[in-house]
Amino acid sequence: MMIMANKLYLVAVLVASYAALSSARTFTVGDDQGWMSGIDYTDWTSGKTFAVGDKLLFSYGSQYHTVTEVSKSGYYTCSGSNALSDDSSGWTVVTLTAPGTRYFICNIPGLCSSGMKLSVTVAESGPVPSGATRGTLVPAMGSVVVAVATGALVKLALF
Ligand SMILES: [Cu+2]
Repeated sequence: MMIMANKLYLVAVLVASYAALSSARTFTVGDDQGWMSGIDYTDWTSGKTFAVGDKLLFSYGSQYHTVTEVSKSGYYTCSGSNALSDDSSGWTVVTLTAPGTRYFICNIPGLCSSGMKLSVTVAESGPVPSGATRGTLVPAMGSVVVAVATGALVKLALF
């Protein structure tokens, strides 16, 4: 029984990983406007679902802005003094590797406090809540997970 449970777990993990890889998307922060001042990035994130494996692309004028990843408190106080990472190359790609919230600010004085900041909440991996939009493979993954739960995949797990 223990061995079977392990194999079922393995299948579920493999299926989940495959679905995560296959449906990973790249979001251009701010869409056509990119990463700049004068945009409400809270507005930009609303209605979007970010999943593990997705990427954020920040496009901006090199040296005019930075993409500085900070803690939650750094985000709310617009402080880049304990930055987790920092880039001003003009083209910054960030992979969302785990569930949770990531915080980014522009560390050019005055810009974060005028609104140039972004927080992104990355959803837990696993079955997607109904109504959420993700890649087309996710509904299939949901069915497989249900199948695992009902024991229909035992043969697959043991082959
Ligand atoms: Cu800026």
